[in-house]
Amino acid sequence: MKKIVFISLLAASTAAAEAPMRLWYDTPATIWEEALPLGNGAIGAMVNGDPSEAIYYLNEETIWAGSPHDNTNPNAAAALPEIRRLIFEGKRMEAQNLCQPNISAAEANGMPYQTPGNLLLHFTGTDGFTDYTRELDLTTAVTTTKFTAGGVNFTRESFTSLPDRLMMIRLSADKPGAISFTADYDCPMPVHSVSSSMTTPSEAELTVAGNAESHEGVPGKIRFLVIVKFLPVGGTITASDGKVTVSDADQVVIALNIATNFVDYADASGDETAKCRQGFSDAASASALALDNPGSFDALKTRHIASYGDMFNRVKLSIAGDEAAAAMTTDRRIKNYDPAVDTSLIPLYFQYGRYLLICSSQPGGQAANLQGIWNHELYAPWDGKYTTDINLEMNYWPSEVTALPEAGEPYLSLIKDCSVTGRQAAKMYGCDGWTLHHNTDIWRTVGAVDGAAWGIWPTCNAWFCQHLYDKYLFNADRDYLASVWPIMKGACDFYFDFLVEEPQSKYLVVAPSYSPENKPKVNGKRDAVIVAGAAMDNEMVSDLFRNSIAAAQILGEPQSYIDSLQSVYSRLAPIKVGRFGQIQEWLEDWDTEGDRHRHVSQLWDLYPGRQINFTRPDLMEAAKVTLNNRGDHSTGWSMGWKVCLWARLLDGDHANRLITEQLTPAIGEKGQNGGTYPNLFDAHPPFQIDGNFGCTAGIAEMLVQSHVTNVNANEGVPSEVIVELLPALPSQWPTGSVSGLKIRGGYTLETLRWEDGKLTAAIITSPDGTRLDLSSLQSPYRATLPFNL
Ligand code: FUC
Repeated sequence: MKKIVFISLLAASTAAAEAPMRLWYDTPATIWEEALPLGNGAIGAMVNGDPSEAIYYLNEETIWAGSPHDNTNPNAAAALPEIRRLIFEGKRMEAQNLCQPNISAAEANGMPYQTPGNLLLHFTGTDGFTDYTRELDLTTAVTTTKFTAGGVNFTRESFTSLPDRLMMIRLSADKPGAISFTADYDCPMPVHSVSSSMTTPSEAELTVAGNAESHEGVPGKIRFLVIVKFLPVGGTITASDGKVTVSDADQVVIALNIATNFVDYADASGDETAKCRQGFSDAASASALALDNPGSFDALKTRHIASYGDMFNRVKLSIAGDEAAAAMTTDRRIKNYDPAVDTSLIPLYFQYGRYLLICSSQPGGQAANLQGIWNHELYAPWDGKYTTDINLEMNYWPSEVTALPEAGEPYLSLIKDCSVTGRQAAKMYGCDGWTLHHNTDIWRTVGAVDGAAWGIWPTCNAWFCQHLYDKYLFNADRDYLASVWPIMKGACDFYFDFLVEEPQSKYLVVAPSYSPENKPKVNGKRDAVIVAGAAMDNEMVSDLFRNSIAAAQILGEPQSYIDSLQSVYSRLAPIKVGRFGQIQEWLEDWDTEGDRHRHVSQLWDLYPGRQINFTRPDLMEAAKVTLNNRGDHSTGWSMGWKVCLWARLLDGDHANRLITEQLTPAIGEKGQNGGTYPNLFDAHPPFQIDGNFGCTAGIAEMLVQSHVTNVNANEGVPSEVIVELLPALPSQWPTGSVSGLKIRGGYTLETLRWEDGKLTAAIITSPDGTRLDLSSLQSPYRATLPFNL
């Protein structure tokens, strides 16, 4: 163990000044992927910043089609023995054909996340504008548009308040009487109505009431209400026919709320009107002013910035870079991105991932879906729902390590909900406990959707539980562990019943299942996906049992129960190295050299799992072969995952190559090309937010890693953490600093600085505030700390 110095004072200099944390442009957005996102977990908005035709694309996190329902298939238990027999006899296509009517969901394949539509402001007096800028300031979560027209300087600000359930917009000008527009609303939902009315002689309201749709035989029961209040200073205001017209105002504040009747996954009996109105009255009392007082905007903005800053400011990252490159507009930075020059784009991209997580996922609300909270279509790609064989989990990779546990709370709620609805999925196989397959939605459906070639993957419970236990490893909070233990235990209960002995190897395996979403090549053919004992399943179930053995010991569960976990654990299949030196993707060596499939499921135990680590150089080497075989270029999320994987393989230059691939322009791209839109949204393509989050987690992993030791056996309670500083620092990031990242065992990185690729200062704090000076570590910068000092 390296020497640790306990200190009380810290030198103050920083190696690289923090670059401006803003996205900015000198033209208005012309497409949705150029608009700037705002969100407070409940309300999402995309702002196009157009001087003449301003569009606020709106979302509310609970506007989903359908209603509570169960999409599990009651035939599964009866068909299971025959499906397994066919798999074990090598008749995998026959098994897959039997899965379709007996396991796959009959009709309801998950409900789409839908949009309530767009608020439109049609301005006059803004033609021929000059001196245009629009920006999103990541330090305040406020968008600002500025331009000059007709000798007047206009400013438009907007934010979705984090402490208040409101979106606020302020239109101002430096000359009186200069603001004139007509507002209307564009709602694509088939069932809706728009109306407008004067609420006082000088204020108006626009309201939109609508219904989310019925879908695939599931009746649509979500009602939504949008209320937009127009509060001008000076000028005149009128309202009629679903429009509001403001003429010659000095300033206008617009306050907007959206609410639905959603209560929880089993209940859509709420009162959207009361909830929507409540947002305005709460905000009025919070600002200690009436909303029609111009001071309210500033009071609410101050509250918002403070609340947002509490989360955002916990982590700082600077990488010294070329100032001229950093001064370019954000769209030009992406077009011209040179990883050797514009290194300060990395901190911006990293912090943007944290920003997006804060905006799309807040306590008490819904988890970030495939598009976070932002979606302008009735039917978004893949319904915008939760794909759980990588995408949802990836969304939450940054939550602990980048110090945003609040933003992780909706994911914990989703897991908890699924551990209830998931009893139905376990029951359909005749098993105790709970599980779910490769998708869920706001109704926490748990069936096997999208047909047998995609949906037969009953192992998602194990992945969810990995997150639950990893959160414990980060915080070392026994009470928290006790609170999630029933969920972990319920997942183990499922495997006690569901695992089956593979006749050749005698291992206990998951069957039927697949390696998401890849097909093995068997006897020269790539046809059926269905297998027994896919590597990812083996790794995840092993992880679940290993973690559960540890948790049961920590929580003082009976020894007899721990013994039963141990006896299953000892019969699970190990990670296998195949004929070309790769980590095998399946129990048999069915891998293909040159297989570029986007999923890298067999490396689950390298990241986010932990069995493939530096204590096993043989597996690290095989993981490298696997990753090189898969290649770099792929979908956005796949490249985000590979950043994390190369970081764990301690190859910073390769990880940085993936980030560079990711930061190529995505406009016009189709298929599986990854890339980044002008607003820094990740592209699958199309837009999918997981790649943003995967890259953010990967950048953290390149700078600091923490491994709980004793991970290679089932020996229980964690006692030590190995911390690695700058484990995968790319040669193109020679100088920088980072602070605030979280380290397993309950530690926080107070500061880490490096120059010319070498560590110059490192301070870590323990939960009780003890500060540890690791500045004198020699490369590799690795230290062993006690778990929960
Ligand atoms: C998984 C991936 C796809 C896509 C979809 C939403 O099925 O394999 O590439 O990201 O989720």
